[in-house]
Amino acid sequence: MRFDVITLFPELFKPFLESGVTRRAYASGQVEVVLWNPRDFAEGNYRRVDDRPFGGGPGMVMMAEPLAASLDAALAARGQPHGVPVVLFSPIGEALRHEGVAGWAAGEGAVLVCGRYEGIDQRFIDQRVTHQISLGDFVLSGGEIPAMALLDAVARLQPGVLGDEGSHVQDSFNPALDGLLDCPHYTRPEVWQGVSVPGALLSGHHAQIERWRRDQRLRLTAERRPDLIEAARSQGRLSRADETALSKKL
Ligand code: 9D3
Repeated sequence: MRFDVITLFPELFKPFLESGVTRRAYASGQVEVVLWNPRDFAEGNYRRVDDRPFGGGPGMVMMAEPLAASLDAALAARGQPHGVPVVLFSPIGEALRHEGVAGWAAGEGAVLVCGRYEGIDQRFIDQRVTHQISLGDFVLSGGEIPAMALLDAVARLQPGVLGDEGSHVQDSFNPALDGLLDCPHYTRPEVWQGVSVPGALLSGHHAQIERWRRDQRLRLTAERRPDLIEAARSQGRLSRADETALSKKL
């Protein structure tokens, strides 16, 4: 799949695309990422990409024309002038969740538009944007971090990216398949600053270890995300043993 990213700060993406377990997905083109800077499509000696808001008020607004020219260049380079999703990262968009990420991971890609300043000329949004996505109810300085969050989440869902245990790791983080919060993790040493690793994990009994982890996950989820317990129960994803563990802890 291919993602074209329209951003005034393409250099922010370079270290991100070259780091971590997702690097191979980008380097191999399994998740192809092409960066476009609206400044390269701006007119005049000053190559303006922003201007003052009509009606007054604080801050600057991104101009429609450099964004539209960037988008047209990206669509032409894809050889796909129609039918490509155009995503704007925006605080008024729909919050990104696993189901949304899984949808993008199964698709052909998209053009991702990163806003800066107070906002983007609404005429560009109305004419060209097909989806608006937020990272949640807090304020960032622009859409670059949300775009990287989407790319990262999509890249780690690609086959092979997480290595041998990938499918298992994916399943355990996939609310559609499991939907419980993760259990605590421990590594060496067995005792650190006087605190031991939970005995069940040292037992060597696979079934006992799995039951301990499942109980921890149920307990943590019941405490922090009772909505996820309710969803799991109503979808028949809780066993008798799960219900027993929950009834002891609630
Ligand atoms: C006073 C109005 N502000 C909205 C809260 C203006 C404004 C602030 C920051 C408009 C855009 C931005 C930049 N933010 C994003 O581009 C953004 C974002 C975010 O701030 N929070 C969560 N998700 C996202 S996705 C893009």
